[in-house]
Amino acid sequence: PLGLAFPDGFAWGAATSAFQIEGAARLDGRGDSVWDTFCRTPGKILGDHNGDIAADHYNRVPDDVALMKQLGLQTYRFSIAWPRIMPDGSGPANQRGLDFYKRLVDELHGHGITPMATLFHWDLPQALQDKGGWESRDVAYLFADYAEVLFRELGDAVPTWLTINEPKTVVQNGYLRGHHAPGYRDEGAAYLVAHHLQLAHGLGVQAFRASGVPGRIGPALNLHPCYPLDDDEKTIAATRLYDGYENRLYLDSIVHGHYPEDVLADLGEDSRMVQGIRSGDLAIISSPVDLLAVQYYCPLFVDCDGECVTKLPTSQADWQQIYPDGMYDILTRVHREYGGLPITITENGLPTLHEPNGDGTVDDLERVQFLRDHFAAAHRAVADGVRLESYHVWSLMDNFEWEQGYGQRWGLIHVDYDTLRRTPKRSALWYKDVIARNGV
Ligand code: GCO
Repeated sequence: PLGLAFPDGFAWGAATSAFQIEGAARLDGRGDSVWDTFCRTPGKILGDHNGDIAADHYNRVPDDVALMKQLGLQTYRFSIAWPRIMPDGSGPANQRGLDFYKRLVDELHGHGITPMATLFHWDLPQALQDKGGWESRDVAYLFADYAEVLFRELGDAVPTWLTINEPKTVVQNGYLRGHHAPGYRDEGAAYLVAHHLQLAHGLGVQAFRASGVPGRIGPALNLHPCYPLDDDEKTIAATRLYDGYENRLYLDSIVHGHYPEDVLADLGEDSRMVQGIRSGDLAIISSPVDLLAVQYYCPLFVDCDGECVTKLPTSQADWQQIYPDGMYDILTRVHREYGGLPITITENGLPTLHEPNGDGTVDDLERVQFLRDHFAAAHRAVADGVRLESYHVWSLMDNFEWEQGYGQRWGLIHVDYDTLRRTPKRSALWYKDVIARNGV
């Protein structure tokens, strides 16, 4: 065959998040988020980097959207910073914050690019953290109030909304391992937070329906296919439970209206999460969604003790084993087990350290290879009936990679952090071609 053609109407794009690219941390009334606080805590971020300037996207929207257009992007997934809209987390909306996103969305439409907005990509207003953060049930309700403002203000211009980005990462990195904000290591808190994030998702969906605006809404989940390291019964059982914590905790509650029994049993009757589930919560969490947003980076291999083992070569990110078939496996499984809903890939990508050559080219051939292999896996899933409708590469441009600071470059576009100059990498030019022919 000469290549892999995607279905007509398939949309190609890229993704970013507010804290990672915007900068302008104190402009136009923005409040602090937990990530601003975390960055100010010495030793938490590589090089003590922070998001004060980031890629300065806040001040460069027209140029950045023009670049997207140049690359032929058809869809752009970004996130809205809660602390720009409500600097203290609740109360009246900050008009200047709203205006920024209105300008962004207008600019996108002006260039024929479809916006996809994430309501929460980890930048919780610090004022809400001070009141308990996601350990507090109230924050889930405040999230719905915040979301409601955005539906009202931007609902006509944003056709697809995503609620909570990667609840699992907040749970695991923010509350179990502590290398993300707010930096706790507390298992009891972690799974209570999981429940409240799921509740926030459901309340957000309900607020969306109540608002009556057109468009669609769904969750954004990072899913990890889990494979047993060997076929010992013990390994298989350990892998099954691991999968419960990685995938089913989030998918089962949203799509099927119940948490996985094995995970609940493992957490125990006395756990803060199980104690924190009230009657009616699962009905809220499983409010019908219009689509599932899947973020796939890598698989997990589990040994007989239930520990993860690095079996395959990784990228610069030590947690990312490279395994394109995992994309196929997770997409086909989600399709099979979770109601055959439409799916969008909202993140998939690779970090590389390439810098521009003298002639302005950036030779990130590993990224081309990585994307080509993952596009091919997605294509196979589509051929097997998965209702995949779009693909967003992580990320549009190099940005603040959380605890790695500016030390990992995930962009299709290189950012020079001294001059803030943008340079499309080889992968971006290759991607332009993929988009133009709707295939690889
Ligand atoms: C997310 C991701 C991104 C990361 C990317 C690379 O949740 O959306 O964590 O924010 O930058 O996954 O690690």
